[in-house]
Amino acid sequence: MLDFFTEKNKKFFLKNGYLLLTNILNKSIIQKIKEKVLEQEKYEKKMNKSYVYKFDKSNNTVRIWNLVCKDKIFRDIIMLPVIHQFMEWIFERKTNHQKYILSSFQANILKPGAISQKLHIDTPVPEPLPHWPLKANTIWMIDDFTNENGATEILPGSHKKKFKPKKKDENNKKIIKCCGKAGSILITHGALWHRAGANVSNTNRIGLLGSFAASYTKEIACEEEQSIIIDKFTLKKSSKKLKQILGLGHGLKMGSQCFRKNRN
Ligand SMILES: O=C(O)CCC(=O)C(=O)O
Ligand SMILES: [Fe+2]
Repeated sequence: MLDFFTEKNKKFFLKNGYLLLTNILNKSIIQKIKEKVLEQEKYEKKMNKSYVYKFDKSNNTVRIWNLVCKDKIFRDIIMLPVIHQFMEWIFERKTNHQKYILSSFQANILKPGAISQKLHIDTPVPEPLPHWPLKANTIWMIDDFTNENGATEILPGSHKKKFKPKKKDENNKKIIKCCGKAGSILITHGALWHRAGANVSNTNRIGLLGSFAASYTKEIACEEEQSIIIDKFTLKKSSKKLKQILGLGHGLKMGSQCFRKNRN
C-alpha cells in the first residue's frame, strides 16, 4: 500500500478539511463488505428493524448501525493502520490516554431515488466551533462514488469557518463532489461542510461511515459510565427525567442490536 501519511497529504487535509485515500480495499474485500451490508439490510427489514431516514421521503436512505458487532470484516477494516495514523495525528494532544474513540460505524445505503442530505457538519456542538477537531469521519466507498449516484459533496476549506452551514449555503458554487473508485476512503474533518448527494442513478451507492471523536468528549460526558453502572433495580425505580439525565437509551438506533445467527 502507498504511504498516504505524508507531509503533503497532511498539509492538504489542514487546508481543505478532507483527504481522499485511493485503492485501500481490494476487490474481494469490497465484494464481501457489499454482501454483508446487503444481507444485514435484508435481515433488519425482515425483523422490522430497518433504520430508514425520515428526511428522505422517498425512503431510499437506509442506515445499518453498529457494524462492529455485525461482522468480523467490519472490525478488521476499522483497524486499518492508515486510518489510525491519521486519527492519532488529527486528535493529537499531550496525554497518555487514548486520544480518540469510535463514535459510530455505520453503512449509508443510498438507493436509486435517494434525495440529497442537508449541508451539515458532523460536530454537533454550539457555535462558534472550537479551533481543534472534536470529530473526524472516514467515508468508505464500497461502490464507485459518481456524479450520479450520490457521491459525498463537500465545501473545501469550510472546516475553518467555525460556523455551521445555513440554508442559503446549499447552493454554494464551490461545493464539489468527491467522486472516487470503490475501495477509496475519504477522511473528513468533523467541521467540514458536507452532505451525501442525491442518487439519480439506477444502482445503490453504499458507503460506510466510520466516525471518530476526541476521547475527552466521552470522558467529560461520562466520568461514570452510567449505561453500565445503573442496575436493573435502579432503572425500574428511575423516572423518565432521571433516565434522560443519566443518558440512558442514548445512542441506541433502530437495528443496532439486530443480529443475524452465525455471524462472525
Ligand atoms: O454518505 C455520505 O456521503 C455522507 C453521509 C453523512 O455525511 C452523514 O450521514 O453524516
Ligand atoms: Fe455527515
